[in-house]
Amino acid sequence: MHPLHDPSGLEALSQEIKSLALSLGFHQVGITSTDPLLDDGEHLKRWLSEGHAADMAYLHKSPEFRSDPKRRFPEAKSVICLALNYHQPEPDPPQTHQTGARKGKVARYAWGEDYHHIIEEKLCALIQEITARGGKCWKGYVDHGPLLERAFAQRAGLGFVGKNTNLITDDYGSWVFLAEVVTDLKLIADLPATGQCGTCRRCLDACPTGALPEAYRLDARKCISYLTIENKGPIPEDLVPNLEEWIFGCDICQTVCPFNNQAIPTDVPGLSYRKGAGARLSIDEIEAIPDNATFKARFKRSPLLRAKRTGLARNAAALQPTQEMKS
Ligand code: B12
Ligand code: SF4
Ligand code: SF4
Repeated sequence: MHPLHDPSGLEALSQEIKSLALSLGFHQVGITSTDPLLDDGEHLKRWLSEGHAADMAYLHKSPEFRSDPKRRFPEAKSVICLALNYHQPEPDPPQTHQTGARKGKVARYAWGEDYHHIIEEKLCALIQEITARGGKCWKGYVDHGPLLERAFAQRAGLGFVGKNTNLITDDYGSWVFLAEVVTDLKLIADLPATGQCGTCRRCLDACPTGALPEAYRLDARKCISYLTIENKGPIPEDLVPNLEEWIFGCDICQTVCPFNNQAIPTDVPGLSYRKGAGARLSIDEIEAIPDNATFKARFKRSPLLRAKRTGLARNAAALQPTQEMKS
């Protein structure tokens, strides 16, 4: 941009930061202000008060920070929102029944290496570049930070929040991870995304456990993703028959989504199913893992470590009756 039209240089700096993010391998980048997300903050409060967070206690800690980053970082002015595509086609769909081997399905986000490692490296590099241009950055966030990542991404124009509560982008559907950098630079904000689900309700009808009781509302107590990853207790008996072979996570409300039909495959090598647990896991293998050290070595750098050996063994045990009934 010509300096006469951009006397403060902020338009040019915003564009430069976006180009840097793309050159580091992020697939999308958008900018929004640190103004509070008033409606989303209210939705979050209601979601927590109705028990929909199950026992994820960390979500109850200072929920107001999640919609209002300035409460934590008063000098913060902009949130740089980033997306990384993780889509790849299913490698071996007929394997389970063809070979007769007992297998459980792994959610697509967890087929390769843990995305936290991959994204954190890129965030560090981006923060270095911004700091070199005079911007102060607080920690880069991916997943664990106190931010409503999908709501900020929507306001930064990356995509819209669908009825299954996922952020849906134009090019990659909802198969994207989200990350953010919070900075004191007053960058030029993008326009919010305006897409919508329209009359579609496929995800609400397809969820096998009733974890989407209404549009835009997920009840983690019933969600297979929660029950097989975050949950520390047993899987409720009435939901066991509805696990639909998922041993880690669940993708049903995403695979039925029409916006996910044409998603472009990822170009991030570490996310390939060849670099990690893959799309299906042998139940016999999981049951035979003798101790934590073997489990950690088997799933080194994989998101499956999150469930721990006891969690994964619990999931494998829960799948057995369903699979035996089917065979
Ligand atoms: C806790 C958590 C979970 C929980 C709860 C999920 C949930 N929907 O909240 C569990 C363990 C179940 C989970 C599952 C999954 N997760 Co998760 N999870 C998170 C985490 C850490 C916090 C989410 C949160 O704050 N929830 C609180 C609720 C209130 O927020 P919300 O559901 O987004 O609801 C918003 C809107 O729906 C809206 N809203 C609510 N009510 C209403 C009502 C109306 C009428 C309207 C209009 C709007 C509205 O306001 C809310 C606030 O913005 C985020 C990372 C982060 N820090 O944001 C990752 C994150 C959301 N998860 C992610 C992923 C990949 C998954 C899974 C796909 C993994 C899998 N395959 O198993 C599933 C998807 C399940 C699903 N349909 O959401 C990605 C999502 C990427 C994307 N494209 O959206 C994130 C952003 C992590 C990341 N950094 O990439 N997750
Ligand atoms: S991830 Fe699976 S269980 Fe959870 S809401 Fe989506 S379809 Fe339902
Ligand atoms: S399946 Fe339909 S209702 Fe659900 S998120 Fe996709 S477009 Fe929206």
